[in-house]
Amino acid sequence: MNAPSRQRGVALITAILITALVSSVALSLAWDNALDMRRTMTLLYRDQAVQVAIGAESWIQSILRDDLAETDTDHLGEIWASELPGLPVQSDVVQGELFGSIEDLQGRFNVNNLIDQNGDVDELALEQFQRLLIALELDPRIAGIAADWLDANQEAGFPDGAEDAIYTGFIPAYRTPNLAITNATELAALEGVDKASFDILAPHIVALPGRTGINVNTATAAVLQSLDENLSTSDVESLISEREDGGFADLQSTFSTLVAPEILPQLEETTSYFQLRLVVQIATVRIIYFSTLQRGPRGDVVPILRSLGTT
Ligand SMILES: [Ca+2]
Ligand SMILES: [Ca+2]
Repeated sequence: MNAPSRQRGVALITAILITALVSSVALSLAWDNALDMRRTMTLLYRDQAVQVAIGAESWIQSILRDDLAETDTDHLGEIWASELPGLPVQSDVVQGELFGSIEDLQGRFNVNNLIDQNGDVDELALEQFQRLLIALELDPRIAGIAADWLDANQEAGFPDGAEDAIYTGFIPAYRTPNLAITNATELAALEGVDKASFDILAPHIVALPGRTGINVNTATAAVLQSLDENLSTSDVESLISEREDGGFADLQSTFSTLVAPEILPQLEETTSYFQLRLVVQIATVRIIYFSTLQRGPRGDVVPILRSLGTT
C-alpha cells in the first residue's frame, strides 16, 4: 500500500469511529431524555393524584357535615360507611380513577386512652387493652409494654413493661416517647411486638388526640369483646346482629347487663374521628391517600393528619 492510500484508509477508519461515537452519544442522550420525560411525567401524575385526593377529601368533609346535621347517631348503615364507588377522573389533561372508603376510628381502641392527663397509666384502659390482645390471640403483655411507651415515667411496669433501659440496648437503639402518640404504627416498635402480631393488632387500634370513647355501633368484634372479660364470642355475635339495622336501639339497656358499670360511660353511639382512605390512579401512577378527619360538634370537619401509604 502506498502512502496516499494508507492515509485514505486511516481517514476512513477515523470517520467510521467518529460516526460510531456520535451515534452512541446520541443514543445515550435519547435514552436519558426518555428517562427524564418518564420521571417528570410520574412526578406530574403523582402531584395530580394528590390534588384529586384533596378535592375528594373536601367532598367527603361535606358528606360527614351533612351526616351530623341529619342523624343523631353514627352506625354502619349510614351513607359515609358504604364504600365509595370507583369514580372516573376525566379532563383534558388528567385521566384516571378514584375509589375509597371511610372508617369510624372510634370503632377501634385508642391507645392514648392508656394514659390520663397527668401521664399516668389508666388501669381500666390497660385492662381493656389486655382483653383486646387476648381476643386477638396475641400476647397480653403487650398492653403493659405499650402503657410504659406512653406513660410519663421511666419505671418499667411490673410484671409487663419496658422503658428506655430495654430500648437503648437495641440495635439501632431508640427511646420511649413517654407521651401520647400521633400514629398507632409506633406500637410496632414495642419490645415483643413482631410484624405478624402488629398486622393482627393494627386494624383494631388507633392513636387519637386525647382520650376518646368507643362507638359501639361501629366497634370491631374484637373491640366489643374487650369491653368485659365475661363477654363470650356468642355475646359478641348477637351484639353485632342486634346493631345491624342502624345501630343499637338503646345502648344503655343493651350494655348495662353486659359490661362493668365503670366501662358504661365510655360507650358512645356517635363519632368525632373518621379515617378516609382514597386510592387515586392517574395514568400509570397510583397513590393511596389517608386522611384523619375530625368532626366538631357543629359539623365542622377538618383533616388533622394526612399521609400517603401502601396498603
Ligand atoms: Ca350519623
Ligand atoms: Ca414511660
